[in-house]
Amino acid sequence: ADVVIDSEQGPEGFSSLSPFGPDAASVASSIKYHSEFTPLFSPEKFELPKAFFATAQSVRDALIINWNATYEYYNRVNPKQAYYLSMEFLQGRALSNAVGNLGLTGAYADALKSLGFDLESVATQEPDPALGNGGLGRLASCFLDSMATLNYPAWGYGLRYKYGLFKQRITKDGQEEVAEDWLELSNPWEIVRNDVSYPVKFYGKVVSGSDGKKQWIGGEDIVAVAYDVPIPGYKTKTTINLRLWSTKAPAADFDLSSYNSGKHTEAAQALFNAEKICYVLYPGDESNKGKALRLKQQYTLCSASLQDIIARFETRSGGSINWEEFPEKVAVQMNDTHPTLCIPELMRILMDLKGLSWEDAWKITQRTVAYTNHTVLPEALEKWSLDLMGKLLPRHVEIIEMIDEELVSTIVSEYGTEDPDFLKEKLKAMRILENVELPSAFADVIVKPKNTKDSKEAAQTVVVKKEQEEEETAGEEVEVIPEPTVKPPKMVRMANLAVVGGHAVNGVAEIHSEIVKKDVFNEFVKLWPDKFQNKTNGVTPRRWISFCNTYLSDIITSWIGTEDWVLNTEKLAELRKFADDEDLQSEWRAAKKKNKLKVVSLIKERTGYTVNPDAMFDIQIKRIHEYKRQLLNILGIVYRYKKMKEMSASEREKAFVPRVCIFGGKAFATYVQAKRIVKFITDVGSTINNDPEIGDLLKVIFVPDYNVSVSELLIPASELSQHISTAGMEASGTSNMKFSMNGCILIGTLDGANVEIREEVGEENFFLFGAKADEIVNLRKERAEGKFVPDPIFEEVKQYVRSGVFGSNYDELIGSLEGNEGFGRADYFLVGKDFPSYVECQEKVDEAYRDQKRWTRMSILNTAGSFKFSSDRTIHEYAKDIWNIKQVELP
Ligand code: NBG
Repeated sequence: ADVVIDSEQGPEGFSSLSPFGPDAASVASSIKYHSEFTPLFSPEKFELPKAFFATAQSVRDALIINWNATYEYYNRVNPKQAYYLSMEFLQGRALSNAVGNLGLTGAYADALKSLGFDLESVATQEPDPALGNGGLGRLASCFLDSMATLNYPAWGYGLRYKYGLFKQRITKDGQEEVAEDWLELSNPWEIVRNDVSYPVKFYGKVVSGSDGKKQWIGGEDIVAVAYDVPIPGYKTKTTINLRLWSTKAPAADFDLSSYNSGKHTEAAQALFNAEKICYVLYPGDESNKGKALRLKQQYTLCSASLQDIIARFETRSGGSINWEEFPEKVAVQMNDTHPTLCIPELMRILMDLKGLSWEDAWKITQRTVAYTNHTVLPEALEKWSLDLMGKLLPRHVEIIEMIDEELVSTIVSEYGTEDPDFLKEKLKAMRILENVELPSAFADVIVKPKNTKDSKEAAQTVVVKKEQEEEETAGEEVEVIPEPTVKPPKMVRMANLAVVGGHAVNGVAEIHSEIVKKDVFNEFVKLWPDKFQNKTNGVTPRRWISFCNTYLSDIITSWIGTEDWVLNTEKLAELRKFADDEDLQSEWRAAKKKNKLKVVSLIKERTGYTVNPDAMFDIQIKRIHEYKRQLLNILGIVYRYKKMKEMSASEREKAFVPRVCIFGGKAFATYVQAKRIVKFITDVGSTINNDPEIGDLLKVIFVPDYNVSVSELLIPASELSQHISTAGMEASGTSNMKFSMNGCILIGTLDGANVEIREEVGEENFFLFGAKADEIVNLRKERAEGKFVPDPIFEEVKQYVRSGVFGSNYDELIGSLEGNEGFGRADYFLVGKDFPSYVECQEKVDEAYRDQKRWTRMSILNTAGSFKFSSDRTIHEYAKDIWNIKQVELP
């Protein structure tokens, strides 16, 4: 094959280190080479699946060379490096992104054409790796793209799940989950590094060695093996690494003699135990076994990654290791609380294996790690049973207990012991351990009442006191309250540990970071105000405009006069001055139409429904969750339908703009209410879509198996998108940013990043409705006290659903909006409260859409105003304010 090591020439950004020239002919010969020497498919055929693999292998060659060059250069200059630890990376397909970042889209398109294929169809052969759930994982992937593009020395660390997030099927009973075997045909992007592996231990016990050092011995040992995924930057040689760990048993654990004696399953038990750790993302954790498995996953990520980071630090230090320099070379970012075990693990390695003192290890750990909070939902702030953790990770629990004890000491010295109740409250809010007696050194600091007449107050405090000491004090100054018969479980609060152990804590949008400070971690803010920051999320403009919406990108480039906006999104603001230009407006609409036509085909293919490309495309795509309020959206649609049915054909057409309402999203397999919502949406869809009276005026589509690739088609085609969470509950949202960039107008509440998007694009270009975050507590209270009087239109719509128009069995769903006996929290998400303002706002949407000039202007101003939401901006902020790392350009 013609493998050419080419020179400096080539398109801008094309790597001079590429193994073949940047022209279509060299690319084609590289693809042909791989099609012959990749033994995945039968040799006689050269069809689409094989074309994809051969193309991917050829791109991978270029990536590996850049990857090696980047790695070697970092080894040489030894810069401070950031490590982004995340249980989730939602990478999406890699092919178009990689050739786009390499500046080789044209060459690959031409090369494939010469071989009888087209790049787009080849690219769609790639499975969409779903190693994440939603926003949090996709954010991690956008960050990797920005780190590489901006030449930051940074890596991602995660787990290589054998099965990604489940495949969603929609049947007449609603959602069904099927395992997603994304590795079935192998993954052309990964490089297994059998030479990079680390032992990871579970269970066992802690003993003190003769030198006084603690040793963690016995238990179960597994091995974590590295799989590297090169991440290319855009128009730069820098190619960073996403290192994913897979687990296996040490070779010795295969019991050959059992196997030979016919006990095959028993012989392989250890192999299965080790491998199952990385089988699935989010194993069901209702059972204790499920919980233990998830904790094993988290620990595997932390332990293997830290061992790897430390080994690199040691190698790069040469012969002279100075541990104090560790935080000057390493920044570890914990993506949510899932990697919080990094804190005790780093402490353990530094003390038990490297011989540092507690004080030194603690200083180093705190200076190294930082924590990003992604949610304020109390049920999502992770807690682990102390018992479970104590069994699985006995040494870590000792360390966590010590950290907790030091925290108690800090709190006691900060607030004094004069007011025991006050102190108790502080301890309750801040301690890492929950429902656990105070460490013995503090056992009696808060049992002493201020004076005897406060004995009743004091009696309250005795509960937290060590049991065996009760007798001594009881009867003297306090009365003893009997221990509750069922003791509340002892828990480890990971978020508190993350706040205490890290040097920075950030939220992901301005309003969210304020809520984090005011509510979630308020007590910590009083102690350490400087720890708390905001880092508003962002998304990569490469994947989310440039590559997924080529029609729009070409228009932007031609009107701005440069392609630079892909790197410097501030340039998008220049579109503002053309917002009313008729030529731009008509090009803009034509691009939207072309994108809509692609979605018309997608909908036909996935659901069988035919939709009208001239109708407004109104989209809500995200995880199905009550707080995201897909229910508000679908009830709004039901109301619209009911009004249509009450009108004559001509009245209807005058009153309503034709709409295609599109939903997409997965419900967690055990989240019953979310699954009911999915079922309800599809039921409403089948009634409305088959109603001949309504025709093209309204269609309701649920696109099954929503994932990154589907969103790359839907977002460019969107005209209205819905971000309608109960205010204060969506930390940021990131699809809102992608929609706005693609010239879609948002309807939303003042929540998460919506607030900042509205500021940037202008309030007249955003459809706002609903209660504000600071009103929610009172509204819920009123609701609970029965003071809430629902609007008649809300009653009307519920009544309509109950009448059976869409089928029966919606008692639980509608009941949840009323708080009927047995249906749990009374409309906790305030659908009823926001319903009238939502419906009214949707009327304004129709009115605006009728005036296409006005609508197109709003659309252009959204794209123009979205520049702040590039993840490049976010990553620069992390680099400067948290990681303290500098850009390093390869020579
Ligand atoms: C999610 C939030 C989103 C946010 C992403 C990324 C979790 C725990 N949180 O609002 O719900 O955009 O994180 O920050 O997945």
